[in-house]
This record gives sequence, structure tokens and C-alpha cells, in this order.
Amino acid sequence: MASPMHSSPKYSSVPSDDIENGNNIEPSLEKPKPNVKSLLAGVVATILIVAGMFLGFEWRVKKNEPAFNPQPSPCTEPVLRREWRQLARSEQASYIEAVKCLNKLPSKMYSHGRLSDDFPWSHRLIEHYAAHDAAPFLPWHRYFIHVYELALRQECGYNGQLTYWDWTLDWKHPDRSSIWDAETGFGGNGDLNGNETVFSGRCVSDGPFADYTVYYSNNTIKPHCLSRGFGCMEDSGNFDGTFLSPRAVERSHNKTVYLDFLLSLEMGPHNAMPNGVCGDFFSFDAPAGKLKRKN
Ligand SMILES: [Cu+2]
Repeated sequence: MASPMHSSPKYSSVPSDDIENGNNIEPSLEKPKPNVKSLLAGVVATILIVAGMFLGFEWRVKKNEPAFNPQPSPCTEPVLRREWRQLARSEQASYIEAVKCLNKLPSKMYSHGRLSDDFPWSHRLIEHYAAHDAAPFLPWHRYFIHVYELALRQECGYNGQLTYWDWTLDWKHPDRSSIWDAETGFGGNGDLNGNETVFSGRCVSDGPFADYTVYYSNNTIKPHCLSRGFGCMEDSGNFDGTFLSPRAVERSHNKTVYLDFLLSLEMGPHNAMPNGVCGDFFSFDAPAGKLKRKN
């Protein structure tokens, strides 16, 4: 049985004082070289954008028009993302292949690591600024997984769309979901006979990601096997699905104020997943966990 490591069941296992103290953002990593032209262009663009926002706001106020006036989307053929179990076996296989392909390509950010590592690393870098505990939580993650979807398509020839796990189908026993099946899913819990690697996780030894490697953990370079440790937050070792139930999700959906909705979703179902899967899913390196959550 895995032992609880953190007192707070919140998706903030990483001490947040690293940035406040100004250290360890990129330990041992080469920083991208600053490009003066790009910096200047960025500064000018920022000024123009801010000025444009300000003038636009002023203009609307003078015209007595609403500051936000959403128009019907002109999008006529939106991409349809389906739940994992709605995909045909061939579609599942091509998705898995593309995900594994990212693990073979070089990083676009650094001269070390793989392309698949750029995603957890980016997620880790932005965590305190916008991605969590902040208003952009939902749009930021929407864009983030859109970029991931593009990488699958453009770098690895994937022709399908992102897929997701509908937790509400398995909330009573999320650890027993077919999503973890070695043949039809993403492989299961870490090997309980193996050694702990990261965050009470152990190497996943079955399924398509048994040989998958993860380059980072938390804030450091720590190459290791993809690891999971179901139920590490619970004394009982259970993977608690209370916050994944249809009722819990409905409670979030029923919020009428955006901030209430956001916090309810983030602190409820969203946090329940890393706290249940543990291992590589536990920290802000969660995108290395290989299964997109239903944000
Ligand atoms: Cu996130």
C-alpha cells in the first residue's frame, strides 16, 4: 500500500515558494538564448495590444456598448473529440502510436529530453502564472491540449482527434476502469513489486507504455519510467472517485458564476485525478501521465 505523502489533497504538491524565492525554475537546464529583435518586437506588440485594448474599452464605454459581446461561432465543422471507449480499435491504436512517437522525437525546447517532455515541462513552468488557481485555468488548458493535438498530427502523422476519459462512467472504482487495460487501454497501475520512482509511483509494466520514459520530475531532470501509484493519498490505498461522480460534475456545471464554476471544477474533479493516479500524474508534470483529463 502506498503511503500518503502530502497533507493536503490538492493538486499543488509542488512547493509554490520556488518562484517567490526566485530559484529552481530551470535547474541544470540551458536557457533559450535571448533574441534582441524578437524581444523588441514583443515589447512593441505588447504596447500596441495594451493600447488597443484600452482604446477599444474607452470607445465601447463612450458608445455605451457591452464590453463583451459574444457572437455565434462561425465554426461549422468543429473537431469532435470522443471518449476513449467510443473509438474503434484501429483508432485507439493510431492514437497510442502517435503518443509513443512523441516520446521518440527530440525536444523542441532544449537539446535534451524528448518532444513528449516539452509538454509536462511547459505545464510545470506556467503553473503559478496562469494555468492553475487563476481565471485562465480553463482556456489555458484548452489551448494547451490543442497544441498537444497539433503535435500528434503534425509531428507524428496522426489523423484523428484528441480523446478523453469520461470519469463519470467509472467513478465508483476508477482504478478498475477499462481505461487502464493493458490491451485496450493505457496500461495499469505501477508494478507493486518494483521500487518507488516519483510521488509514490512505480514503473508501469504492462500495456503500450511499459517502455515509456519520462525525463523530468517536478523541477528537475530525472529520467525514469512512466510511473503510477493508485491511491497514494489515501490511507486505504483506494483511488477515491467521490469527486468524479456525475453528481459532483453536475454540481460544478450548476454554478452560475464563472469563478465558482472554475474553482469547483479545479478543486473537485480536476484535483481528484492526480491525487488518485499519483506517480507522474501527481505533480504539475501531469501531462506526462499519458491520459488527458476531462477538463
Ligand atoms: Cu494543468
